Amino acid sequence: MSFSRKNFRKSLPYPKTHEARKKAYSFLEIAIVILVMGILIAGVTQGRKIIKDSEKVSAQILTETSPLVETSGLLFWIEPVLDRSLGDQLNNAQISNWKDINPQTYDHIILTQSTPSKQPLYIEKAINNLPALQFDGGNDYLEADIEQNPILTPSLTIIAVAQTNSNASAQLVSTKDGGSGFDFGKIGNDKLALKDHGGGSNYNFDHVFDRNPHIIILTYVSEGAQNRATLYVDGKLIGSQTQGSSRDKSVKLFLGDKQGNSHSWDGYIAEIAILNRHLKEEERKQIETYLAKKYAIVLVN
Ligand SMILES: [Ca+2]
Repeated sequence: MSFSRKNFRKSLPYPKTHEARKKAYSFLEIAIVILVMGILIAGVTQGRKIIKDSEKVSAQILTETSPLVETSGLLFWIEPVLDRSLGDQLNNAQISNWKDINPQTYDHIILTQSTPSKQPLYIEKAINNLPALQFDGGNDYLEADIEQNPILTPSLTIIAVAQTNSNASAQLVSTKDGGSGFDFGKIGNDKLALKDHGGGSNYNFDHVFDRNPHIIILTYVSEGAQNRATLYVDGKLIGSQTQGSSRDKSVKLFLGDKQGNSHSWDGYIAEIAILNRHLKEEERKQIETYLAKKYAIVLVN
């Protein structure tokens, strides 16, 4: 075959018949549609990831600039969004350790649980699309030795963001040293309560803890011959009680349980901080504002 323009055109893989051309076009159209859909899906996924990341980043910024960073007397602080606290976890992952992020010390407390059936779960979108640990209301808890930084009662403030799924008796946080220590959590009928084992005192507050997330602040201080426990929920003063004084030292810390004895919290724990002193009103309000913003909880006052 001699080389001519006509022969060259004939040699191109151009569909010769109308039917064949139609087929070729429809393949081309399908390929374009697939390509465009691919770009769109990737774009949406990417967009969702960007939104998700920006929610986490803004929560991280709130945390790093929180008033807790500079509040003196901070003994312990755990929260769910910083890379150095829980890291990148998959939804429903079992959690064996949760690291304290207290910026006022190099000696960080690490809460641990080595028994898989007792490990709380990481829930990616628990409170305000932010992660929290879910305790099973059975045997889940985390614990740490705090001999280096023991917790003393009654010079104490406990700050918590938590949500519960039941009205069962369950503890948010507790401490222990021999027969002493304290429990802070719910007693039956959803009432929040502090029990000081050393002094044998029970402080039961007349407040119903419903199924929404809440900001809980409890201060426990010495007033001469008596100790006073005061509770605030979402910025509102719930009550204040005094009982006979005692001063206890605790060298073990438990999260989500009563001294490791199966009184597990039933629901989410997002953030806990413990300070070795009473907070001034202004300090308390600043911390409540930070937590309210981070977890989208409406303050009452
Ligand atoms: Ca369990």
